[in-house]
Amino acid sequence: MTKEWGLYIDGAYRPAISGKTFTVENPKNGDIIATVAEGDAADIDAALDAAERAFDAWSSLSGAERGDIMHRAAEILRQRLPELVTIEIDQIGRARREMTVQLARLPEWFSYFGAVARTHEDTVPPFAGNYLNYTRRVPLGVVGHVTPWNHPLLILTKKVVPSLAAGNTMVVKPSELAPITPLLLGEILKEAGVPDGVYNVVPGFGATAGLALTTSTRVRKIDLTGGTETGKRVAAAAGANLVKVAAELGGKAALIAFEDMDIDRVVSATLFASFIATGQTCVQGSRLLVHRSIHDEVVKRLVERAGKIQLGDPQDEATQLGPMVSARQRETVERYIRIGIEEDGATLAFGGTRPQGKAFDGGYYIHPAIFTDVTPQMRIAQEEIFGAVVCVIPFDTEEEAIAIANGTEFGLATSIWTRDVARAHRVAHKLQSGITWINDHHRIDPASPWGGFKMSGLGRENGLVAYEEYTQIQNIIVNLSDAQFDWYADDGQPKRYS
Ligand code: TXE
Repeated sequence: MTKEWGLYIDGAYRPAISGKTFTVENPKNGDIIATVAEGDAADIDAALDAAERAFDAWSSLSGAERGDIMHRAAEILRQRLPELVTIEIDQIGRARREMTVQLARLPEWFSYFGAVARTHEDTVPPFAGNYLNYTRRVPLGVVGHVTPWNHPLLILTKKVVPSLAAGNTMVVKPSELAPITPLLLGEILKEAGVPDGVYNVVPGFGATAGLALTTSTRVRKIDLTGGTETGKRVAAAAGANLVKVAAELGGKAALIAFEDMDIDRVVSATLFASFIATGQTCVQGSRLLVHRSIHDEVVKRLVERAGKIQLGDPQDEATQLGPMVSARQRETVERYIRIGIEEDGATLAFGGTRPQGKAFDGGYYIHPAIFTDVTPQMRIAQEEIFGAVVCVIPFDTEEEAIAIANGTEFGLATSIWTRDVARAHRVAHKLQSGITWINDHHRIDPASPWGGFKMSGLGRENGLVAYEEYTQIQNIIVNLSDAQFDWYADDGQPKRYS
């Protein structure tokens, strides 16, 4: 059964001004699950109007008051999790066992940033002379969030919660593939006490609604998660308007497995890093750099284990891997599988084909793929594929592993697998990688900064830094003396002007 959804502006649903709609499909079978109002530039303007109107009331609340609302939102979100999980699975096809644990963590963002709003302290920097000098962190104003489809609610939460906590109001342009849960977040925030107009959602396409929001001179910051090409375009537009920009973009994460690490740990780490979310994550382990002495055994066990992963209906608890989000994303993966085999000359050791059988009809399923005989400069080892494809690359020395890991245009995430503490930190310090795990992969916490070096992006999500990046500093300099200051009086008194 399809459901109809409006835009969410000023605390209520409404149709698009143009009257247009678009559909959302279920990637497990291609069924249409929803019809959604299709916003464009006029609707973005209406949403910006609402956000501007709401700014004074929201930004005037104390951090403690906003913190209380955040804590209420965490509770309401917790109660609505079962419904959100089911919708999220229908939108993007991720397996229930993944979505359940991912969404169960979202209240932590509200608790953490609620606490930050309540406890954040300003500074009293030194100032020469008889002065009291202090800073205030004040909100930026109206901000724009452009979000993707791969973790619709998690990525949205990472952006919305710190910007709300800091006192901003906002317009969200969610992915056209997954707009429903971002709309529902509006209901949750309203129930928690967020005033109407603070959080507005305009579903629509990148080239229309997304473009209108990211080229607007009415926003003070754009925060985007998406592809690197989109990020460059959005950052250029923001630069032209002198609008702050944060961007979480593509990646080509490596796992670096040294010879002293238990082989089964390397194998299970790779399966998790490379195949979770059907590989559709920015920190996907797309390259396994493995010491030559354990390479063959790792590959053998990896292929055995990959063959046992259960593909199927993502709503089913037993399913381990769902479909890809869309026909287009699966075609991209299939194109790279062909490039790997034909152009690059790597060996497809496992997968990369569509599963057969009635259960998979109409869905965008594909077996996870393992390439061996990969060299670091091959296209499959350089370009973001954004699917469950891992390239296994052997190395002989620590220096070589570091050079290969750093040898792409990206710099989002890397994991290091070794029992040697000194080596682990030594290697970590040489990596051009915004996030580096040691003996783990894809771990996240609302308090821990998340973002990339190089072409993987600008700015950081999570942590105090994310809150602060949603504020601007106002410096207040107080002269504590009552004496008159008269620069132009030739009274023989010492004067300073700086
Ligand atoms: O992303 P887009 P797509 C990467 C991944 C994937 C590729 C393409 O490699 O294969 O990007 O995916 C909006 N102005 N990632 O096409 O287009 C768009 O509507 C303003 C990595 O889905 O970048 C959506 O809301 N907005 C990534 C959002 O940008 C524009 C997650 C992201 O979509 C716009 C997703 C424009 N000109 C994809 N064009 C990650 N870092 O996790 C598009 N949008």
